[in-house]
Amino acid sequence: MALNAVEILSNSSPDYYFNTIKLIENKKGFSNPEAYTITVDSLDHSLTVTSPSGQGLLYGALSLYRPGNGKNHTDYPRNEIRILNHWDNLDGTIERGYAGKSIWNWDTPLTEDQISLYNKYALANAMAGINGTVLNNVNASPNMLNHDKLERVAEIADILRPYGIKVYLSVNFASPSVIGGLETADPLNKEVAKWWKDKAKEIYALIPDFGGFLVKANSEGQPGPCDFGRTHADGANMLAKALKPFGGKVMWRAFVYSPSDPDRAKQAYAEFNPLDGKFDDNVLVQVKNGPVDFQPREPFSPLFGGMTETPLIAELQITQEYLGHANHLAYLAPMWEEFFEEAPSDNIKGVAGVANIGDNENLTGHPLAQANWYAFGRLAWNPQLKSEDIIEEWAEMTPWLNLDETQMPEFKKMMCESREHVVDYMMPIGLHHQFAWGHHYGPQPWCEIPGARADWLPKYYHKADKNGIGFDRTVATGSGATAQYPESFANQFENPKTCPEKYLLWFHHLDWNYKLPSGETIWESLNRHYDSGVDGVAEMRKIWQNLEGCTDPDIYKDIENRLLTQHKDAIWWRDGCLEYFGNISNLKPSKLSMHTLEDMIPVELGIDNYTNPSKELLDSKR
Ligand code: GCW
Repeated sequence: MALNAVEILSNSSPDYYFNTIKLIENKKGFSNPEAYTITVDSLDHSLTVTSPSGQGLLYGALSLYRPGNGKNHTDYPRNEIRILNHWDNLDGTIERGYAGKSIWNWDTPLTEDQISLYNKYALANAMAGINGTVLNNVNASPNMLNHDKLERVAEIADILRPYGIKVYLSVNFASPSVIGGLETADPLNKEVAKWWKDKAKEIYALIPDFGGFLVKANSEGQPGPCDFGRTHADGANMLAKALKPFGGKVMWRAFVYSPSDPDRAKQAYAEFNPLDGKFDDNVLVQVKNGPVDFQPREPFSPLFGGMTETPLIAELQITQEYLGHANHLAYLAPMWEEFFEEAPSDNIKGVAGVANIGDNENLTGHPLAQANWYAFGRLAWNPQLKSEDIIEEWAEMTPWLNLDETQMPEFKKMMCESREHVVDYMMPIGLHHQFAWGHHYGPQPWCEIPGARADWLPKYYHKADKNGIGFDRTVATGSGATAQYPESFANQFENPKTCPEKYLLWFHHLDWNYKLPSGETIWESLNRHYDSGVDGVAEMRKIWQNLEGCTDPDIYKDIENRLLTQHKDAIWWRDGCLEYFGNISNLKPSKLSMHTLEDMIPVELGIDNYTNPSKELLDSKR
C-alpha cells in the first residue's frame, strides 16, 4: 500500500519537538498488522514509529497529533473493520443526511476542489482510525454497479488508498435482473451466481483492494433472497463466493423486521439466530446497536450474544436521525460507550457508523457534530476508550476551538451530558419511537396514519391508556423479548424491580402510579426527566455563553442559534409528550406547558427525509 505518513506529517507537523521522526516497518514482535509502537529518545529528541505495515506507521504518525502521545507506547485497533456507511444516493441526496448534499460526484469529472475535499475527508478518517467506507446508501440503486459508476469508485479509491481507507459498495440484491437482464435474482440460480462473479471480476480489475459489499435485503421494501424462498444465508453466501477469490467481504445487514412476530424488537433475532453458523467465512452480519432502530436509548440487540458462530459488525448511527438532526447538540460517544459496556462483544469484529457527512462547509451541519465522526472512529478502534477523554482529544486537535484550562472542563461537561438531556426531553425511562412520521424530527405520540404499518407508529411503542404506559416485553405477560437475551440479562430485564430504570418502559407496561425504588410514581418520574431535559439544554446554552471567544464569531453564533432551536424543541417535546400522556391518564404535568395539544397536533413540518429543518421553518411553525 502506497502510504506516505512522512508526507502527511510534513504537511502540518505536530507540536512535539523532535529533531527526527523515523518510521520503521518491521514485522517482529507484532501480531496485529495495524499496530504500532512509539519510542522516544529523549537525549537526541528523536522519535521512532515502528509497525508491521505502512498502515500502522500511518496510525502511529497521526497519533502524534493527539495530546500527550509523544511518549513511549504501543497501540493497536481492537476491531479489524472500522467503517463509515454513507447513505448517499446517486442523485446527490442523502437519506437521513442533515449536512447538505453528498460529497460524492458521480456524474462529471472530479474538480480540484473535490479531490482536495476527498483528501481531507480521508485524512480526518485516518486520524480517527477509520479504515473503510461504503460510498452509497444501503437502499441501493442497482445503477451503482454500472461500469461508469465503478470507474468513479476506482478514482475515489485511488484518492483514499494512501490514507489506508478501502472502499466498499452497497448493492441491490435484484441487480442481476434490473441491470443484468436476467429473469431472476434467485441466489441459487447458476446464471445469477455467475453474474455476480463476473461483476466482482470487473470491480477488482478496477480496484484491486476493493473491500466488498454491504447488503440490505428483504427489509423495508428492498429485494432479497427471501423473495425466492431462500434464506439470508443463501443470499449472503452466494455473494461471498463471488468476492472470495479477491479477498472481499460481505456485510449482510440484520436490520429486518418482517411482521412474523407482533413485537418488532424480536424480529431480527427470530430471523437471524437460527442462521448462526450457516454463513461463509467472509460474511459478517451487521447488526444495529439496539433491537429497534437507533433510538436515543435502546438496550443492546439480543443478536449480540445471540450469534456465537458468526462474526458481527455493530452498526451505530452517527447522523442524528432520532436525536434532533443537525440542530441538536448530542455528543454520541456516551451512548456508544454504554453499548460497548453492556453488549456481549466476543463476536464483534467490526464497527460501522452511518455517516453524518455532507457538503456543508463544516461537513457535518452542526459544527460540534464533527466530534461524533471522530469519536465513532476512536471507539471503533478501541471500544474501551472513555467518551470524556475522546472529547478532550478532539477539542485539543480541532483548529477552530481554543479552550483554555478553565474552559475545557465546562466544554467537556456540556458535551458529555448532552445526549442524556436529549433522552430526557424526548423519551425517558425506556420510552421509544415517539417521533413524527417520516422525517423523525420532533414528537408525535398522537400520530395516526391510515393504512400505515402499526410498528411505524408511536402508539405501538408507548401503549399508553388511562391505566398505564410502556411496552410489555416480559415472558410472563408480554411479548417475551426478554427471553432472547443471555440469561443474566433476561432475568434482570424481566422483573420491573431489577430492570434498569433507563429501560423500564422498554420492557414493561406499568401503571401511572407504579412506584419506582425512589418513591416516585411513573408519572412523576416522567415529569422530572422531561423537565430535566429542558433544563439541561438551558444549562448548555449558559455554558456556551461562558465559552464565547473560544471560536470564530460565526461558528460561535451558529452553535448559539442551534442551541436556541434545541431549547425550543426540547420544550416542544416535553409539552407534546406530557400534555398527550396527561390527557390520556387524566394527570397534570408538574409544570405549566407553553404549548397546548390543540396547537401542536396540527403542526406538519413538511420536510423530507433528506433535509435538516431550518430555524426559520421551525419558528414559523410554532
Ligand atoms: O433508521 C431507518 C431509517 C431508514 C433507513 C433504515 C435502514 C436507509 O429510517 O431511512 O434506510 O433505517 O437502516 O436501513
